[in-house]
Amino acid sequence: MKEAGTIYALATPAPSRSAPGAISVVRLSGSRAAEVLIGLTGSVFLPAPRRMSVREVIDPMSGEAIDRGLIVWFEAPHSATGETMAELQLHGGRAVVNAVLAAIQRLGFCRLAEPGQFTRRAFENGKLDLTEAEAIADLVAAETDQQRRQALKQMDGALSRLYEDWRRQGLRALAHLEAAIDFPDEDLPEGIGDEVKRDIAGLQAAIAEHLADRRGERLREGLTIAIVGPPNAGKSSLLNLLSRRDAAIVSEIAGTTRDVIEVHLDIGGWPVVLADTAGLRETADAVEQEGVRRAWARAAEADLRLLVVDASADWRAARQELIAVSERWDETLDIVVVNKIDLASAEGADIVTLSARSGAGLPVLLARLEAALATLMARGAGSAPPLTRARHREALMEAEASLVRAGTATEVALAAEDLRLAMRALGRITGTVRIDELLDVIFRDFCIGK
Ligand SMILES: Nc1nc2c(ncn2[C@@H]2O[C@H](COP(=O)(O)OP(=O)(O)O)[C@@H](O)[C@H]2O)c(=O)[nH]1
Ligand SMILES: [Mg+2]
Repeated sequence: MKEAGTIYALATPAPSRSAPGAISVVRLSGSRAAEVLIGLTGSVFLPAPRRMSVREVIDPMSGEAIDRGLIVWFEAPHSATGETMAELQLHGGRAVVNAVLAAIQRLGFCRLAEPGQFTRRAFENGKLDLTEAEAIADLVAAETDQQRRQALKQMDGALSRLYEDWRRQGLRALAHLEAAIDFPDEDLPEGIGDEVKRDIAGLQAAIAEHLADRRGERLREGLTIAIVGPPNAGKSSLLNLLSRRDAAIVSEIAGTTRDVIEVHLDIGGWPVVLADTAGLRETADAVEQEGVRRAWARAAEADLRLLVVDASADWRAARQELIAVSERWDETLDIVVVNKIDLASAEGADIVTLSARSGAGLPVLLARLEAALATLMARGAGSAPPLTRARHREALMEAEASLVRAGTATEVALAAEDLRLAMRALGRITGTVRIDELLDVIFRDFCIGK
């Protein structure tokens, strides 16, 4: 293990006057972490490792009591970072936390941790790989249940196992190719053997299938829903109703909404980016024309569409017309919402009736939406964990391209070189192949104390 200095940080949110916490946690990691506890408790008799103990926390210089809290320490390598670690659970007041942090600083042999430094040390000491480290960041950032579940699986190594398994398969094929290069006179088949070719093709197919599955990224970034429909149908009213605030301007003047307005929502645990768009109609107004163009574009790229029509107008005709020209209407996912049923009743199969004004029909709409989101996310769902990040996608695309070249190479040496490149790309995802600039970028996004 590399010898690294002892670092410390407040691991819980900084207490403020308006929001002090019940408890604040200070963490330390490094070879002298236990020594800090000795200084802060004024006693060399620390509790046994992993045993929490109530102690007076003192200023090591003056001996004055700062607080009384719970202390615990972990002996290297049996800790989160793999180094000796210590944790203090203090009362969550500003003066308490500041005094303890200052006391640690005054000891003179500790450094305030940089963002993500604890997790980075865990990585350096082999406690987790890069996909697991990224999952910790995702878990902290998770806003909905489904996001949390995905992050937790990844933190438990679901993605590392998949990518490392692929790398082992590739390395085995590479070993066969290298044997053919090193011992050309042996009884090995000429060129790239059929078996190795099959292995390479199999690996490539598995990666291609994984790349085609967008569920993981959708879940991290939010599933997109576009609200579309004719002017004045109540699209902006629906957005405001779903987001429980006045995000979009509602007006009886047709053509009010021109830009795409987005709100982030949690619908049944699914993170959703809901977009309100301009009413779809022919218009001479250049700005509105641009709005209508954007509305169609948004409808086409969204994961799911809500078509809002007006119950007091000829909603059947409007529905038919818009679905007919829509590029991506999906019977099983997309929902027709007939709005303003406080003005006129509406009936029909496969519609949801609503009054955006009174809220009548909203529970049914939410249930339909939740079911549609679940259907969408279950599509193409294999047992393999889905891809979650652009960083992984880029490396996998590179690996796939190299595998395609390796599989079609005419010379064994060229195939081996491409296969080696593919394995390097895969190794970058988990960090088996390490690139320092990449590590800087990944861990910079963490908060201090993680
Ligand atoms: N009576 C009634 N009026 C509604 C309802 N929903 C929207 N409106 C009204 O219809 C007009 C157009 O609404 P708006 O949300 O701006 O429609 P948009 O053009 O589709 O975005 C506004 O005057 C709203 O107050 C509803 O459920 N019932
Ligand atoms: Mg509008």
